[in-house]
Amino acid sequence: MNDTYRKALVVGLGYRTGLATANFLAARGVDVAVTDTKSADELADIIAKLDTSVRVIAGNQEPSILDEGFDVAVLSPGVPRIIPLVREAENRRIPVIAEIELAYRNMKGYTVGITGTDGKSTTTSLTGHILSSLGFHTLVGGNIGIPLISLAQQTTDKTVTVIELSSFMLETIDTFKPDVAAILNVTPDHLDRYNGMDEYFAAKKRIFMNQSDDDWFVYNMDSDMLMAARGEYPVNSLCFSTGNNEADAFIFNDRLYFSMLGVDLPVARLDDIPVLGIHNVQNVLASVLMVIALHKKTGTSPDPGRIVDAIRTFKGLEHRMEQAGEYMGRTFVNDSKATTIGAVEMAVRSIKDKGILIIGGRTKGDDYSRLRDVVMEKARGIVLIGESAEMFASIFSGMNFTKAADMEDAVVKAMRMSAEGDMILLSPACASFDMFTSYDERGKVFKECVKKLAGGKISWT
Ligand code: UMA
Repeated sequence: MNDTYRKALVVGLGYRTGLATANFLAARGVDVAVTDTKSADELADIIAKLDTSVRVIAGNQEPSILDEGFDVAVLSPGVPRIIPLVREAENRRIPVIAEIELAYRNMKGYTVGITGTDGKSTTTSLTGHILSSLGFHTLVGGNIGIPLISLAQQTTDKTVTVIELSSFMLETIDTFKPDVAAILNVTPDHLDRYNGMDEYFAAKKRIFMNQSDDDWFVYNMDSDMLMAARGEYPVNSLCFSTGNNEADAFIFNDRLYFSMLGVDLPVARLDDIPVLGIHNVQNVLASVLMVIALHKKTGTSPDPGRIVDAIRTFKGLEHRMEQAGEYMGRTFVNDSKATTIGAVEMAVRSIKDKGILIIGGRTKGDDYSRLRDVVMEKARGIVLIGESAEMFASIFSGMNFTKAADMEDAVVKAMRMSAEGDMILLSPACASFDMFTSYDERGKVFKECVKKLAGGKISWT
């Protein structure tokens, strides 16, 4: 291990991160304790997977825990910096670091870090897919669901680790310095954890704070917020745009271009992109730029043909603009992961002509009226699900909407409101917990209903 900690406190056991962190440290002979606000009963399954030397302080996160004398506190991403225990650790000058930071200090090879409000997982996964198709030894982890610390041991000097980073993770990085970093977009999210958009954006911008002159930073030229901060970016910055051909990667005449040494090289047609939606086009542009930047960093030459081949074979991720089936000329699209306004806006814009939007669930306190104009432009009809139905009914007043009792009812009503050629899009803008256990379950139930409809097991007429 690159750090010589004697006694470490892991804050937040979580389902994966705290567990992986505690076991990583324990395996290296560190005396480890882990604290979580949940009770030992609630955490029983996870505690059973801990190294037996790890002490668990469950249901207690009092600052007095620190009296034991720790020389580092490692935070899981879901633990805010402002809790009294962490504040007290800072007062006592105990280093407080993110699990990402600990992992980074123990990794070899190159790192690509990706953040943004929407599209992080798809872009991380696509970038990993392209790099491994090009022959790089590639690992993918972070917010996508695989704690980075669990990958650290697999890295070699040649490994490229592609890391999805949330703003939570970036809050407590210290020396983390990705060779290539990207901010895909910044729209309102997690405003229950941040005092406004500036604070949220500031956390995201930490992704490039340690980058030096031979590192690369990629950003989205179509985002006003990202453009306004241009003066702060590292010297080697590359930008992408779906409309502006001044960008380093852009779309023109249905072709994806990237600009290298002043020459615009056609690398792909829009038809080559197997994943749906404008935001996925942006994700592809970002991925291609990151792949090129990594080639520059490693002193190798990119092969545009092989990059296009890799894009073509990318399957996309479940619940992100995922094609859920076709029936009577309608295309059903499962975008259950879309729990932010920005994600829904982009999804709705991706409807070619007209379509039906299925929206709703548990709200996160955002200003959903921002969706009115784009929905009015694209939606032939709107089906409202979940406890937000009344709120959306008033936002979409005067438009063609109906309420549905459950997902099956929503699919049936969407079918009735639709016309041949329509996209029927589940893009809920809300959390799922009022009707389902997770966005994963919500998306799966939607796909199941579409399957039943197409198989004649649900009647819609
Ligand atoms: N806890 C405390 N004290 C607190 C707050 C929380 O003890 O004050 C405890 C909780 O009881 C819980 C643990 O800390 O047991 C938090 O766990 P965690 O959620 O940090 O850990 P994981 O379950 O391993 O999940 C985390 C990420 N979770 C969050 O950022 C909230 C996962 O992102 C990530 O996939 C995983 O690490 C692997 O890196 C999820 C997420 O929702 C998908 N991310 C947000 C998003 O994408 O919008 C940022």
